[in-house]
Amino acid sequence: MSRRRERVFLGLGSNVGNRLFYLKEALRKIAYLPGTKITTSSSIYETTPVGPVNQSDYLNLVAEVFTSSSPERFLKSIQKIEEDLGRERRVRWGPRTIDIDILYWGKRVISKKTLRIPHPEIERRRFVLEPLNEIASDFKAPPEFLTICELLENCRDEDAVELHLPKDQLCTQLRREVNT
Ligand code: A4P
Ligand code: MG
Repeated sequence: MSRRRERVFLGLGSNVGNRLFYLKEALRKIAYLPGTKITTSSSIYETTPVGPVNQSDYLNLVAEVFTSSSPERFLKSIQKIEEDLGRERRVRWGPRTIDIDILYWGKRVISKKTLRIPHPEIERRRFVLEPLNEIASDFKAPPEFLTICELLENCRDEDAVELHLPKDQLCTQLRREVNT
């Protein structure tokens, strides 16, 4: 019996090397995971790095995906994609070619040592909420079920989030991988 596909939001970020290339390659690889379909992506934004480490600006985006995978299996798949794209884990919150975070998995709340959903810190990060609001402003986010639009209104993060590549241009460049 095939599992029902669930609605998942992924946050992608890159701040090393050819950032745009890494984001697009990551989306391509996610689109080819078994039982997985990317239904839309936000625009790409250039964002001020958040965290203790002195590092370069990021490019960030959020993608909406439907998948019949389980959260644990999907985490393994995206970690493999991070490795294939040259990600080295040296410093927590440090520079990276590509970071793929599971932001939400439908309405589920998971708090295991290796997997926390919703991803911690979303509500404090404008670089996540702005792109999320662009594609899913009405999504009622667990655990409190405020909408993304409300979370963004409440967010006090003032770090810069600037448009880098509009959504329609990105989706045209990824025509085969993003099926709206
Ligand atoms: N893990 C737990 N829950 C999840 C989840 N929902 N999705 C575990 C993905 N992974 C999850 O992650 C460490 C461990 O988190 C994994 O082994 C997995 O089991 P990591 O990717 O190895 O390390 P990390 O990314 O450095 O740590 P962390 O805590 O995930 O950092 P964040 O929250 O991803 O922050 N500033 C800007 N402007 N833009 C950014 O994209 N990103 C970060 C990283 C910091 N500052 C940034 C940005
Ligand atoms: Mg991460």
